[in-house]
Amino acid sequence: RALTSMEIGVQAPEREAVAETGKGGRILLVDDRPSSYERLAPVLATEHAVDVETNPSEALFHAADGNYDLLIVSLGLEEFDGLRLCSQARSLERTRHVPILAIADADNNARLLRGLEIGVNDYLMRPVDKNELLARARTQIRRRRYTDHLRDNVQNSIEMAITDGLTGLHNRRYMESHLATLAEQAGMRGKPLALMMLDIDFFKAINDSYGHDAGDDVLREFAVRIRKSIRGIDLACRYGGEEFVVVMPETDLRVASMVAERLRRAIAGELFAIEKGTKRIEVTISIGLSTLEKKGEPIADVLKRADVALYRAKHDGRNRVVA
Ligand code: GH3
Ligand code: MG
Ligand code: MG
Ligand code: MG
Repeated sequence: RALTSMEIGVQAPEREAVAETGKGGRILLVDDRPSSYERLAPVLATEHAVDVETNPSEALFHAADGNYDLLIVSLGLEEFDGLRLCSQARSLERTRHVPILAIADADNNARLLRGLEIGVNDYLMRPVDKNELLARARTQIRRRRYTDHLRDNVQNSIEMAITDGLTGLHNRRYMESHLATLAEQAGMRGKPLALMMLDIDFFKAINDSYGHDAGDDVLREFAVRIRKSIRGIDLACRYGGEEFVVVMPETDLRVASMVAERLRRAIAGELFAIEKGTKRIEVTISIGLSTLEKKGEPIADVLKRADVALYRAKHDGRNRVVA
């Protein structure tokens, strides 16, 4: 069980306070020698929220659960190999990006070298200088905050590049980059693949009668209903203005027709709310369906057939599915 700063008799800042000010961090000190942690923890606690884990076999779980900014690991533990903990922390998703500051014994250089190979970020030699401990902890925490920030930015950029801003569905670029792969996989595994192209009927009239915002409401609600009617492995995207594409792996024409028909009915059967829910209007859609005909067929051909089918659905009177 981990000791809290309270239990080792130090007045540490509260975790929440630390997170808010952004100055200090949350540190897990893994050390099973009282003579060591009773000296180090109070020093760290002058700036950080510190937990002390004296039971190294629990340290990994604790580290993974605790949302720490820094792990400080004493390499020369009595009961456990600190190195092993470092390497496990590096391979675990939850702790992979948490910096590790090792505390090494001067008489065991080989162990320290191994630690650095495993991915320890920085180290201190015993006897530990208090100011150096604080300085190195500060540096690691600052770097951790910065790389987290960068990682978030990268993830956001990727998200934005593949997502349609209005509906939250994938955008056309993302779909096109994945479609070839999906078709290839289907071909290789001898599985069917179905594709539906959906277009809102007389959408221009909705814009003209109720305004562009109402049109946007309809598009958003349409995307929600599409999501509800497909499986997790299906790929839905906004293909263009009021046109959507759903790719359904491992689905043959019979099943795809059922899915399309069910969706068509779900759209026509329940009015769409616009103008902040004060008005409800009827919306219908037309759907063109196609399937991968033979192994290695260009996916553009499959898309083209769905488009032709959609055109026929429009021509034949809209609010229908054509394969
Ligand atoms: P059809 O039944 O033949 O599909 O008729 P339609 O009116 O739906 O088709 P048309 O292609 O003539 O009109 C599509 C309209 O969709 C025109 C365009 O202004 C509108 N539109 C495209 N993107 C958006 C959008 O993001 N928001 C809104 N509100 N309207 C959009
Ligand atoms: Mg049109
Ligand atoms: Mg339309
Ligand atoms: Mg259209």
